[in-house]
Amino acid sequence: MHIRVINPNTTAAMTASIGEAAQAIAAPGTRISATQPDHGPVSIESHFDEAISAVGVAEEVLAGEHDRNDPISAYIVACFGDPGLQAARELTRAPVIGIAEAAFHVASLISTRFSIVTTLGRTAIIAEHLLDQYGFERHCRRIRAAEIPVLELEENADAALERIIAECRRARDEDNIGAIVLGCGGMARLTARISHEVGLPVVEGVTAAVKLAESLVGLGLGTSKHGDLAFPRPKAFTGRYEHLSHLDL
Ligand code: 2AL
Repeated sequence: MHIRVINPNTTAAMTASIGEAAQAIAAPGTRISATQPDHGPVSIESHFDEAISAVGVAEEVLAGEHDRNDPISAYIVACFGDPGLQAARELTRAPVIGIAEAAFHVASLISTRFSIVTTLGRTAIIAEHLLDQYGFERHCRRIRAAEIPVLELEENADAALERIIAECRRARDEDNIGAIVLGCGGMARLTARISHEVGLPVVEGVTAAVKLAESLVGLGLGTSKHGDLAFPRPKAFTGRYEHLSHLDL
């Protein structure tokens, strides 16, 4: 099985670390390929960053679908805002899983209440909207931020790790929860260390999404083409999006 992990930001070091974390958790027969858009924000920390990165995610799915020599069994959108998730689903029959939705589903299976520990406080609203949209609002007690810019996870990993662990311990001690959800794709390779230091289940979306993708593929299930996730109606696109005209999916 071939799972394509799309890092929606354009930082190659983060794409590599997300890909490594995904491959490390994958079953022996699963091959992970990790990609990123070639244009867009280097990190996603605002509604604006999200909106721009969503186009990159869609283009990465189209590139995956057009590579007929190396078929893709499932896609993962590896940013905690799940940018462009439903649009990505419209473009393929393969399952497409966002890391926030994967983490919420998995956390809800092992605990009745969880807290999220994310990067910047200003992006907490994005997670809040997703909890609401996916129906997990009542499962989440609190969204906490370690106040780390996303790229600090790559450039200053040890200091970032300390702050995340400290925030996770506060969540454990103050929030009356059973599990913690980590709120950034860049935290994927830190999960084992955080989990060890915090001592309650820590759910991270990239790794959760890989196991969910393997399950869906194993069940023979893909994105439904009945209803709103059907392929988009082919039409003309103009200007810089002309290449998206009359898609042959
Ligand atoms: C993210 C993420 O997962 N990747 C990125 O660039 N921004 N979201 C976040 N809340 O930190």
